[in-house]
Amino acid sequence: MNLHSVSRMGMNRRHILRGLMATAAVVSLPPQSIAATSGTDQWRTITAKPGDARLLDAAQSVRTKIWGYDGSVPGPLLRYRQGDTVRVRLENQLPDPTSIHWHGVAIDNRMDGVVGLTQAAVGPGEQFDYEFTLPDPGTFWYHTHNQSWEQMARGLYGVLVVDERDAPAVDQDLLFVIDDWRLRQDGQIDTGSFGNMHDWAHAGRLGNWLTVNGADRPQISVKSGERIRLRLVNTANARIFRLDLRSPAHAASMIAVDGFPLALPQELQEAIELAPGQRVDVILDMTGDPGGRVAIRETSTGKPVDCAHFVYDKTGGKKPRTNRRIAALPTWGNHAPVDIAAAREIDLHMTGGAMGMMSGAMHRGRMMPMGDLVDARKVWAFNGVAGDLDRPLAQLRRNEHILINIKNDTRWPHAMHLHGHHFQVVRRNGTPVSGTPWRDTELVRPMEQVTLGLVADNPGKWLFHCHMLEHQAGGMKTWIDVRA
Ligand SMILES: [Cu+2]
Repeated sequence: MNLHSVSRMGMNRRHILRGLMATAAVVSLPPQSIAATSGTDQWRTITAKPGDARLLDAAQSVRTKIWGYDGSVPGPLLRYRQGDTVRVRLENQLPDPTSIHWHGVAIDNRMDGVVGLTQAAVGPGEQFDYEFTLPDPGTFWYHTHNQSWEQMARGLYGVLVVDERDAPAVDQDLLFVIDDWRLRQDGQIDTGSFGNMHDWAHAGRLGNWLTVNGADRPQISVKSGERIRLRLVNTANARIFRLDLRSPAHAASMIAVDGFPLALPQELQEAIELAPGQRVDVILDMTGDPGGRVAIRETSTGKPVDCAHFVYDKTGGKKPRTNRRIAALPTWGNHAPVDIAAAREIDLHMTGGAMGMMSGAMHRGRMMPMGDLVDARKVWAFNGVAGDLDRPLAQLRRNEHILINIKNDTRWPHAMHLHGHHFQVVRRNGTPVSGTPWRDTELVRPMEQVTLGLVADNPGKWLFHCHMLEHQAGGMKTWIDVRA
């Protein structure tokens, strides 16, 4: 699918002859079972290494050179049960240093994978052992946290599914990992535009080629009458996707965001907005015609494009919607409500970027005017500081209740991700809101004010940054220090 309407770097489809449609590119999870590759006691090695992928079309011979875990994109699906211990040995066979961050997991700080804050980079030829337990069930993911604006754009990510102890019965449990790539005409990653300052100061690196599970418009095989759990994950550097899953051929309800179960399943009334780093779990009750084909549309550019298709089995007849109720997932048990009245308030003022008002910021201990900041590739700031990690945003006592008042004084949206914790939105533009789900990544719109409430219950140094990776590298990162 071509996104060139939003990118000046569009790719010409005529260069690629379209053969047979790609099939079976969706990674299927065996329903209600633990994949044999994961286990509670076993160490498994994941090798970060160069590989290639058929991003353009599975039937064509063009293979795009990528960097991937075990050389594939997405990397291997890691599937565990709540309470299990993950034991992964990262082996680095890349030419550059790397790491793994376990996005959304309330993890042991030493295992968080943030190079320069929680661990040293794993150099070429080196290894690092990640060992931690999984307190919460849900859809999570893992990715590099070193030079991530380049390494993730090359494909270093995968999905981590943590099964509920009492998972809802579904006929198929499927991944839907969506990414946009910036490819050249020859189908290879446009490495020449890595570090492009225009991207860094605007929306980030947007791609011109969209993939789902590392493939072009995969077909998802379904049967009428089936119930499907679809786990959406946005692994793009910067694009905010809008996925329209509504169709007369199925009923669709959202059951979780960022892995966290919604109190009540919500029937989809509109397209799902998915910012970089975010996840949404959906239950679909399939009622389409045998042999039929139903598109999933991506609508973020205002010009809807099909990014995958449900393809109905030709046999078995048309079946009505299953009459099984869609139950809420079992809720996470370990999140104390935030005491808003007593919580300490911390301000986070975002400035910078194109069309912003920033005239200068602190960087490396000195006040720099904008020209010097551009030379230093720091064009965004939090509280007037561009990307320095020498001091935390806040020092917190363990179990301290805090409110982070984010004020976005930029012309750009930012997907703010906090490591090791989950938060609730408690105020939006000054108006209290309640009952919002616990999340790990929240989209803060241009000129918006959002207050996040949380209990700092996990000791350690926790990065808090924009998940538009060029914004993060360009200055939008800080951290909180939670004392043991
Ligand atoms: Cu941002």
